[in-house]
Amino acid sequence: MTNNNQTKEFSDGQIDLVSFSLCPYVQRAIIILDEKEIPHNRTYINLADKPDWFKKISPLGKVPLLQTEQGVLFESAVIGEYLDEVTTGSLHPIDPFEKARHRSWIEFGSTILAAIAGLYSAQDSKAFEDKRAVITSKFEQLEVQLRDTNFFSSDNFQFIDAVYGPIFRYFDTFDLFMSDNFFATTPRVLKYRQNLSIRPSVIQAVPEDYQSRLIDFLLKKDSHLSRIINKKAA
Ligand SMILES: N[C@@H](CCC(=O)N[C@@H](CS)C(=O)NCC(=O)O)C(=O)O
Repeated sequence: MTNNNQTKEFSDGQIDLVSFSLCPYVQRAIIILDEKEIPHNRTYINLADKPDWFKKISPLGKVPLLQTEQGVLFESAVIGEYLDEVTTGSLHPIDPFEKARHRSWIEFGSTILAAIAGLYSAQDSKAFEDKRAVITSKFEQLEVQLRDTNFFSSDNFQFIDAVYGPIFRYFDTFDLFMSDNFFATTPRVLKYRQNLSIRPSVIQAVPEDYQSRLIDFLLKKDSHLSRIINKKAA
């Protein structure tokens, strides 16, 4: 149902988020759905064996994908913006510059995810160390953007925080196997990580067995990190 303000009241079963249990981009959409209390279904698929129905409706073959009565949306940023726009209130700052600045740092968050993927896929210690340095340096860039607030720039949870929660979650698993402290030089980023780790919407964005699934995924990479995990487990 649409009112004059274009806000929508979603009912159960009206929208479906096609998801993959480990995907940080899917988590962004789930966190926004939860923060905005939007009823929805989730359909989890196996990306290693994509169902034919998914291949038919997914132009890029990627999750997240939002199926709505009006059609399909893809790309996490687009899905998040849509959900934010059609529901009451906005998770973005009101000031146009500040909103744009947040969007810039959302893009930056995606480059951290790329560096994390590079870290867990690195085949040797040299490539691994290179990626470790890239991640640390990105956290140092993020550090100077943060203030003494609970989240990115506010004590209230905002859209951008749905991006950084899933990024920091990787380090809960990395901490089990690595002695590297990725946050040694970035106390504000560390505090931001801690605050996001206890946010209910961030916690519920992954299945309960997320960590064991992630470890299985990391081991299958047959990478430098896989070997570190195997050594620690031996
Ligand atoms: N830019 C996309 C990235 C989404 C993405 O990379 N999803 C991954 C899983 S985390 C995917 O579906 N990959 C397809 C595959 O593995 O075949 C977004 O923001 O939605």
